[in-house]
Amino acid sequence: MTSDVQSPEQTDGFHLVIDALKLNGLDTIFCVPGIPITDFTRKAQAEGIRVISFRHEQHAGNAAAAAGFLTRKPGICLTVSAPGFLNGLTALANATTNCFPMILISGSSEREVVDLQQGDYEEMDQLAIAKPLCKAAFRVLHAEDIGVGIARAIRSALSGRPGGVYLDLPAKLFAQTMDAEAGKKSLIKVVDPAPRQIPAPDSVQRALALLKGAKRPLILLGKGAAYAQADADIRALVEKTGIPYLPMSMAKGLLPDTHGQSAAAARSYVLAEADVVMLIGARLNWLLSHGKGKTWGAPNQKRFIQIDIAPTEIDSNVAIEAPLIGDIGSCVSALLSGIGASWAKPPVEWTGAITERKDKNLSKMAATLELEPSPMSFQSALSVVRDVVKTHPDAIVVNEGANTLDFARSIVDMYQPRKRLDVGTWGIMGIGMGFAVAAAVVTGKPVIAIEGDSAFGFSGMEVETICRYNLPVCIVVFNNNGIYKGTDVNPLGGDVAPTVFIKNARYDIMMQAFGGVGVHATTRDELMTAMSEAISSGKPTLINAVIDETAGTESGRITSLNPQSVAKPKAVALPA
Ligand code: ADP
Ligand code: TPW
Ligand code: MG
Repeated sequence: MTSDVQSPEQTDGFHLVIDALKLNGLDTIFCVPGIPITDFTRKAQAEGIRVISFRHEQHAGNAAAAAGFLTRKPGICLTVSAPGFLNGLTALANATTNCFPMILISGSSEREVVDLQQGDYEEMDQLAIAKPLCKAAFRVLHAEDIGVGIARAIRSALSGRPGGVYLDLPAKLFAQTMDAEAGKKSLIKVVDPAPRQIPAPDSVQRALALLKGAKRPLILLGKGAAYAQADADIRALVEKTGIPYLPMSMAKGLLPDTHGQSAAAARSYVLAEADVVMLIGARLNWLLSHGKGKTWGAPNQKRFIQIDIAPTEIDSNVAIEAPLIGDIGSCVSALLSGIGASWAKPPVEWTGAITERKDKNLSKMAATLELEPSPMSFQSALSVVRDVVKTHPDAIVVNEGANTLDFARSIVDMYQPRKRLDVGTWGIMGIGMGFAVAAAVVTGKPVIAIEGDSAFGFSGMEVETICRYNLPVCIVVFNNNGIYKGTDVNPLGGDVAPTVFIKNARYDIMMQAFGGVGVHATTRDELMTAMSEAISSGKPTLINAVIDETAGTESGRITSLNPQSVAKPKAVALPA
């Protein structure tokens, strides 16, 4: 067996993998080339697959995950063995945690040598390491099994609760040859990889009965609801029932944030006061205080309906009185048919009280957004972003950081489904540029990345990737000289404090190094002009937005999660 396809009737591993991906409509690969997959990336490109080559595998992996969320097709990340594989693994684990479908394909070393631990080039038992961090992991050893391997990877990523899948392809596989006709026949076009899962009729009745009896109902939309692409039915359910709703961060825009029934501006009030809460594609994890405690008001009063595709999610934190197991599209449409034409809207005492609080909070926020402090505050800079997104509602917003994340989430309204990508379930830094590249590549729409200066640093080198592919990405670095703020001091002198960066760094100049547009913005007007130009030109742009270094708080809004030492700080002798 050789890597050259000698006769027209022969095919090989390279081509079978490419053909299997194409057969299944997987037309984009996010990768970093190297042994044993360099030639594969060339051949894939030559066969018409879009190959986006990154500077680090973690960002290629994050791009694959975001592509999976946006398209409901598994995003494909391709890496080299051991170190490249490990670099991609963080993204695979994160995708699984977020329920995003992706497939990490890694080349690997020779099985015989790896299994005897004889010290191969980049030796590592990758399959065993990947297994606990993803939904499923497979290895293909024979060219004739490539079709099955890819089909199993696609089904595992997409069916049920979506997630990450690992596919191990040893170097030798790529060069294996086989009869072209037999090879073609061995490939599988996956039929209905995410089959509808219709909820049991009695579970629908149970949910409707509970909802009907509610005096203070609330709908909570999560990123599962955004992923499900059941936008029209979800909106119809909310509007026909008249129930106030709260979007989790990536469900923002499923209905426009300006919708009259959005209770986002009265979040703490509705979480504490609601009597029946219907979760649609949202888990009761830490982001929702596990469904209990002060956030949720009086103890043991709350009654829950939960729509989810994963039956084992139910009762994971508190008792769920009415579980509705199925895909969100089917569940919501079953509820809609059950609701009929004569559904009584929630009592005005409830909706009126929400409106009152909303109005109060929104006018308080409007007053803050109008202020024009110098240097800019998070709020004043974000008021510009808010206005830009309002005039470009089809732009995709990527968002990471601590204060930069928390303020942006509440200030920047979203108007369309799946236009917001952020740090997700783990609150992970480093998704920024990978998500931005994927959003631009798979949608062709403008991308606005709102990045804390620390958050940006995790994937900052990918600005070269953004420039290389000339993607319509406008990065705004909220530069407050550090993590949370730029004002910490080391009591001993010497090294700077661990949260503090170089003062007044010019991230915009970094962008210029690769031919992108770099702008230094110290006022709202400068920021507005730069963002508007970036969006109308479509040129890769980085705006260094100077933010007051004293403005942030530790960990943004999750300060309380930091453990506190009971010991008093030791009195230290400061150096003379
Ligand atoms: P958020 O962080 O926005 O609260 P989570 O990631 O916690 O959202 O929850 C998403 C939930 O959506 C997961 O429990 C997942 O099983 C579920 N889910 C994802 N896709 C679907 C679907 N098509 N149908 C039903 N449930 C889904
Ligand atoms: C992979 C811990 C949470 S938020 C953050 C870090 C390092 C950066 C906050 O600073 P930034 O934002 O981005 O400048 P701002 O506006 O508050 O100044 N490593 C990973 N994930 C996380 N969450 C961390 C570290 C962290
Ligand atoms: Mg910062």
